[in-house]
Amino acid sequence: MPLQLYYDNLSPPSRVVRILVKEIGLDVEEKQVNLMAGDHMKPEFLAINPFHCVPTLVDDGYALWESRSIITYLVDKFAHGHSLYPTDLHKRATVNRWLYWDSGTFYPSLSAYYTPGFAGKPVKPEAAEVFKKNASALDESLKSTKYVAGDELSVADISITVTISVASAMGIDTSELKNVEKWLKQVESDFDPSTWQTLVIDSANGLGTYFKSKAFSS
Ligand SMILES: N[C@@H](CCC(=O)N[C@@H](CS)C(=O)NCC(=O)O)C(=O)O
Repeated sequence: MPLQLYYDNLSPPSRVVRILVKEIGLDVEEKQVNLMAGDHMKPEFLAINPFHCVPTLVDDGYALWESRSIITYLVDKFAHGHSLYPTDLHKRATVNRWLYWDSGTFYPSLSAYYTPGFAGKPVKPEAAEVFKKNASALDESLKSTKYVAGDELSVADISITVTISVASAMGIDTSELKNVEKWLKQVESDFDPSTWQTLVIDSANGLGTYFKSKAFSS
């Protein structure tokens, strides 16, 4: 039974998993769940994931959601020992620290900015400032490391690259953060060019365009 990945084109956490899948060369059957059409609330999807969110992975009947748990599972199971998710205890703990930071602090500071906008309510510039403060902390850390968790590309770089790409597509400019800029260029050169273009740039811009049409149309 092939691996199945339920995803939506515009969903940032779905992109995190799709990028990882490309990076480790996994064969996955992609199954589009159109969130705008409400596919995620249909009984057949709820039977797989009662939390009705994408991405959701199904591996031989085992269903897993939460993008960061999916990417670490996939490396552990199909590319064990890969530098994207090191097995050395301290290196792995550092990667996990950044994944938790992204999921618990960084991305939520972005969603605090965009959530009202998607509902057609005014966005709060102060929410963008909180996100930028977090991005500055990342910038400070990147002064001394090539990648977020050290000197090798890891799953944390994939996760945080997607977060930053969404922010910039929504108009939060972090280009003054020179270490972040340099790191993004490095990640871009590490990714396959078509993965970078489609799963980082084009998908983020698609979401950014939709966001701007909801948040700034009067
Ligand atoms: N923390 C989760 C977030 C998943 C999530 O909220 N996905 C959104 C799309 S970006 C979704 O499926 N929303 C529909 C819903 O939750 O009902 C992850 O990283 O996978």
